[in-house]
Amino acid sequence: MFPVTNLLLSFFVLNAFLVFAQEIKIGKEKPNIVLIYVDDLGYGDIGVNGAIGVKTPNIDKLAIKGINFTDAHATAATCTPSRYSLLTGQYAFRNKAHIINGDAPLIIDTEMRTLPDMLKDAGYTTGVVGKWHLGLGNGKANWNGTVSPGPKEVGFDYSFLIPATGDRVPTVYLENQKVVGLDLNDSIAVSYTTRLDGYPIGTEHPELLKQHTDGQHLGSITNGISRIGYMKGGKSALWIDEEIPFVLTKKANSFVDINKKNPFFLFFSLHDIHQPRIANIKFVEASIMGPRGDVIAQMDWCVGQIIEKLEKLNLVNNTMIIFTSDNGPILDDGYLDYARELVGEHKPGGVYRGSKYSIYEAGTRMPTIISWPKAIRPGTSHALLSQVDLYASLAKLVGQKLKKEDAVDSEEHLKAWLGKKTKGREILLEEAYAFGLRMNDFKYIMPKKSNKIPPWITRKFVDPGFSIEPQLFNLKTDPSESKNIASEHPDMVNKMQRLLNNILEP
Ligand code: NG6
Ligand code: CA
Repeated sequence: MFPVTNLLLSFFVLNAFLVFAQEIKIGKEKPNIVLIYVDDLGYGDIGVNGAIGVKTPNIDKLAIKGINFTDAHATAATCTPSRYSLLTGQYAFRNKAHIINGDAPLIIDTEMRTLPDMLKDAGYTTGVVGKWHLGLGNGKANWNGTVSPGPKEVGFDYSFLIPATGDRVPTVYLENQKVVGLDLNDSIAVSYTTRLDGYPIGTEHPELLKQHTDGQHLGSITNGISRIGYMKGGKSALWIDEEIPFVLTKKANSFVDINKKNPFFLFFSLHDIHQPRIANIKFVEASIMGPRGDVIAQMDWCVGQIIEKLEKLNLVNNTMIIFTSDNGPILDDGYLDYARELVGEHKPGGVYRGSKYSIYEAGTRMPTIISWPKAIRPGTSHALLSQVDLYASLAKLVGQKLKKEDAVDSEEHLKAWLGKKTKGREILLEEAYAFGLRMNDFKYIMPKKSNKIPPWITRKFVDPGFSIEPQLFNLKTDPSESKNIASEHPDMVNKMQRLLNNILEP
């Protein structure tokens, strides 16, 4: 039932807006671009994709006015790799990108032409507000001066950052690569290896914690939350977790205000719904799923705020809003907020199997919406797309030529992103702690040398998809990857492994 009805529906819906879509001049358009990048939000976590237990009215409205993509992917099932690919147009494995700590150096080569560089060349002012998690500095970051290289050196005119994750030190904001509100008499030091004589730590002071956690997150305590890593100093600059959505939204809105007269690119990279999930009191019990649901509602509010700002400035019509997430959902990523116990009937990954860290579909299949009222008409698209393609696709839109060495893995699929074509990629790479490949109705997962699951994955109740045998699924008949049909289709297995090899060892 599911695929046939969906396909028919999409055919009519897409055709309906093919007829009415306004002509745009590809190569000459300069819409403002606001990329709202949510952290750890699953396919099923928004109302239009079937969320139960939390309402997302602002996102749903965006979807109704825009295109809701059902098969668009982050390149990876974790944060740093996905963000790396999004900004560079290159697969993360090429640079061995993996989750990094808060004191890691910048992982993007400053010589590379990045997505913001390309948009700058097209006349855009570029800004990033929110989670960075791509490293800062050269490995010996001086948190008491300008931390460089960072966003500026990879193409952002303006930055306001959470340096890594909410659960990693240093727990301070950086504006244009300087810690905000720092008292230089109380300088900041950070270490991920050595305990510093700074804030109390979770292992010794559980009584100070407002949310308990696993052993990985028992380092320095700031604002009643223990994190990964150790930190000293910077007391006047510490963020308050409950205020993060308000602080980020204000900065995002002021970037829009300041740049309203020129085309701008805003990478609005929300901290929600990553852990620690500490909702502001305004959103506590906004859902019936506890903190994880509450921060979904909080995140939806942030989305509403930026749209409201664009509306007030009369910019909505010519602003392309891209709403998506960096990796699949996770209920237990370490902090004890009872997300597993309170999830009820809600399916964070929709019908899809897996989660964050997993090679199954829910790891990378992201809630994805694009709205640009001037140019696109509402609908649903089932095109197979990857976030790595946004680079080449947007370059096409704004008329920027790419050199051979730019965005090497990025394919141009502008028409598919604009809903003017139903087909996207032929094949699509999925990265987690294994490799997967999509082609037609098939999903292939490359066997691993060992199917031993490390304890940190088991502790998180993750189904990572490790197997020493090849896995093949027909997503058309089996969207939840429940029946491995590899042994029935040896030719397909060989073909998909060959295609994967071509990507992995070109
Ligand atoms: C992992 C952390 C996890 C989370 C993740 C980053 C452990 C065992 N796990 O290393 O809690 O912080 O990094 O999430 O420490 S991500 O969305 O930024 O990829
Ligand atoms: Ca993430």
